[in-house]
Amino acid sequence: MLKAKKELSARLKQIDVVLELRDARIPLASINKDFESLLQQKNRIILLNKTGLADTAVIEQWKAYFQQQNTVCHFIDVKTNQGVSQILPMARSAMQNKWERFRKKGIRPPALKLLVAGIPNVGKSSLINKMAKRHAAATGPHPGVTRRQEWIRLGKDVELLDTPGILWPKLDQIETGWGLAITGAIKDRIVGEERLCHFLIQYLHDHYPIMLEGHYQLGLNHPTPTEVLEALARKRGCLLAGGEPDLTRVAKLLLQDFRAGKLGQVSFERPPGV
Ligand SMILES: Nc1nc2c(ncn2[C@@H]2O[C@H](COP(=O)(O)OP(=O)(O)O)[C@@H](O)[C@H]2O)c(=O)[nH]1
Ligand SMILES: [Mg+2]
Repeated sequence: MLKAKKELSARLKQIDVVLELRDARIPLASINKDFESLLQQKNRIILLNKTGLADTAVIEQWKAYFQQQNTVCHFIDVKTNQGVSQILPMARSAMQNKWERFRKKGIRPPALKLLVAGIPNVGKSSLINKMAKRHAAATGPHPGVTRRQEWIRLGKDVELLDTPGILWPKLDQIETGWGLAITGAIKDRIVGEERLCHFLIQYLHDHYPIMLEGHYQLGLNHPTPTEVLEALARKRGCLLAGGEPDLTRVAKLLLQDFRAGKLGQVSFERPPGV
């Protein structure tokens, strides 16, 4: 963690505005407090990605929460392009004062330098690719940069670093841990697919009670997570040689369906006090 922090700290020196990507389904759990202190010192725009997978009513609660906190944030969905075109204008306006100072002195301001940062699987590479595609091709390596990284020129006055900053997730809290695991920030094998599904099934049962039945129509009444997995395995033909349900295989299938948004839009975190 210390090494990762030092590395990010060094890279941030070249950066004017950090685009901090978080998962809209876990806006606070996708923060790592170790990195937070570093990021707070920078001009930062918080982008909540994968809005299309999150509960629309809960998103509205988060918007009110962030507004109350005076935190600049913006809900996007890189996959469907929602909100992506507003990112550059937001970054430019964050730099307006600094640019103004240059102009007053009659100096042409240097290009605005952006970095995308966030936890694993939050959509950093997807966002970089999308922003790069909308604009001109990559420029060459930048002088003075020791590690090989390239700047992508976005318009005449903005450059984006092509390698994102990875904010490694912090695993000290059970509740945030589940959210991180379900959104893929932590590798499935660390928690185990079956355990992860037990959490998911219980969570859906508690917060979105008709969602599983609505999608899979298993015809079960108050089932336990294991009963759901077993029934789903039989329905989908995930069986072992002896005809027993293959729970690992069916767990992977359920996670895949859920993460593709097939079951519906789900949030795993609500603003404090809501
Ligand atoms: N539904 C949805 N999926 C997304 C979105 N952005 C990224 N993804 C998917 O999330 C996964 C991780 O994306 P990636 O860009 O590799 O994340 P990174 O680890 O932060 O670089 C990929 O399967 C993407 O297709 C989004 O806005 N909506
Ligand atoms: Mg990536």
